[in-house]
Amino acid sequence: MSEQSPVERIKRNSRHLRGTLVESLQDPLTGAIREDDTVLIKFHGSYQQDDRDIRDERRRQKLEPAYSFMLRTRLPGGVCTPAQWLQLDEIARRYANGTLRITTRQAFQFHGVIKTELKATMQAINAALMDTIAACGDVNRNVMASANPVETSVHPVVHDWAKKLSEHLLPQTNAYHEIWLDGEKVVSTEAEVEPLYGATYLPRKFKAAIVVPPVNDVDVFAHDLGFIAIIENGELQGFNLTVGGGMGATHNDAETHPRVADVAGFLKPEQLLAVAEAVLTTQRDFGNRAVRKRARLKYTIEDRGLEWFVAEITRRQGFALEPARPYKFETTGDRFGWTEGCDGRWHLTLRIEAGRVADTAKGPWLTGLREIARVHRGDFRLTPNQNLTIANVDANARAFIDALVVRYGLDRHARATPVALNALACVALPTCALAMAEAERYLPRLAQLVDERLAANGLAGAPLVLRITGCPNGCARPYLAEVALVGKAPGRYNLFYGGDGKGQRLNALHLENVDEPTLVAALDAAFRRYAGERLEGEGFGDFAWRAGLVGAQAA
Ligand code: SRM
Ligand code: SF4
Repeated sequence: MSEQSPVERIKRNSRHLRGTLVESLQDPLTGAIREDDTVLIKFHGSYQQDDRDIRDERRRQKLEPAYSFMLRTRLPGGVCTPAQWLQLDEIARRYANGTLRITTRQAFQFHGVIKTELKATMQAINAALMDTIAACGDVNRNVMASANPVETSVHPVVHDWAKKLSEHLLPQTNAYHEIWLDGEKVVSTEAEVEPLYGATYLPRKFKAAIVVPPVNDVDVFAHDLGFIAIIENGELQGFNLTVGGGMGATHNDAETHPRVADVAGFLKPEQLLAVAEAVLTTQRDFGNRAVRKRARLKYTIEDRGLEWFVAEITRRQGFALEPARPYKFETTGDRFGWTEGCDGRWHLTLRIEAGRVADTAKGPWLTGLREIARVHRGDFRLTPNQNLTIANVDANARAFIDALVVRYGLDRHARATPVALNALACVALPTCALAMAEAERYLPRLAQLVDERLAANGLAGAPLVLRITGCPNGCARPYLAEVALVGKAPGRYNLFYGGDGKGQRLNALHLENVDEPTLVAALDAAFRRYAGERLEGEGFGDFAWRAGLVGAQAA
């Protein structure tokens, strides 16, 4: 057997994720934690980062990097109450950089928390009846579910399953409570067991989502484990299981690539947890623990075959899946503005550009949402498209919410183009250690450039799924977009065309290493052809394949 990756040793020696985190936190000489602890803290929902905008300057001044920590909540299905919103808003202003970040997995992130305030921040999050357990690390991450869970009567049921799944796959170690919440220490960490994960947890991160067609907002095919709700006569019959999706890739490394999940069969609702456990433990036992870049479930399935995988989970769960049932996706996008739920209550979906809730020149969004949270009686739903739904509003409260939305400039959905409304951007600079180029900060300009090129070719207002990431890891699921930019170097991107707008087909490389002028010229040429040659109703992604703008390997 090949040698295991160093992270495996760190996990094994960590006494179930404790490591020397307590000592690291107490060290007054540095804003950082010890190297091994930077691995372990991820399992507790936090990353050590440094401000990359001032990294060089600090180096010149012979100062250590400006270390701070990102914290990510676990929030199955992305639902929180107004009271929780107010607490998170306070945490953002008191301990973090004054912003709340809605992630592509329906969670919140705080950026810029310094080491000495990390524990207080964790405690404040827990006081808001949320936690950050397993939000990062080699475990099952935040479980996603189609947003707007009250659209049909099936949505709340599916949402409950997301919560149950998240709880079921949680690590059992007491480490989180001991380190962050001053919980009682276990008598012996030797005797502590992780029934599902074992001492070394999973080979790599593991992601799950549940989707209710026809809106594939969660991008179910991008997940290690997915469940597609099958609804017949308005009733939930069960789920189609999807396995082995993932976005991550490394530039110029053919061993790594994005992959859309396979549909493996159908299961009944009461079988969901058993199937999830079978999938997770199969990956635990057969995933690649030597090469982390090849350690995701997608590669386990690719290396061993789907047939082998299905046989293995069948053995573990003790029953066979039924043949997959028909389903149809129409879009990945959110429905902006007001929609009426099946119970007569109303939901208002707002555009939060790149998920960043802040008071900026665009508008006092953080303040505005605080004011809304003060009066809102329903709840909030974070969408997988980094947007926000003010959910469960009584009909007679709509006008009041509308007035606040307009007062605080939160009504971008009423003004922005389809491109700007549906675009996704990962965080990238200045906090992400892996960013090679800008993403979130470049998104407004990028959306404008795309819109200008569309308009110049007579396509103003055309819908198009645009996504950008600062590196090939794929945090904004770029490889499923109709047009995507993936960062290569400052100001340089690989340009991809060809997603189907429904999250079912990977795009492909159109041009490598483009700067902005090259990008604009490329878009111009592509949109000119699209305007002249497209078929009735044909999306740009479909056209890109048919017109040969990308390779011939269309799915
Ligand atoms: Fe991600 C690593 C941000 C969703 C694939 N991701 C990171 C880190 C933690 C960088 C790091 O390792 O140092 C980024 C922190 C940036 C920062 O400053 O906040 C980061 N990922 C994000 C978020 C915040 C992007 C966003 O703008 O919303 C998303 C948080 C989701 C959450 O709430 O849990 C986020 N990341 C994703 C997704 C999308 C998804 O899961 O639906 C993917 C692609 C799906 C997948 O996993 O295949 C994704 N992130 C990665 C990868 C590549 C994994 C791989 O298989 O190779 C990395 C790098 C790694 O793990 O080594 C990564
Ligand atoms: Fe960072 Fe890359 Fe993820 Fe963007 S895609 S947040 S740059 S790891």
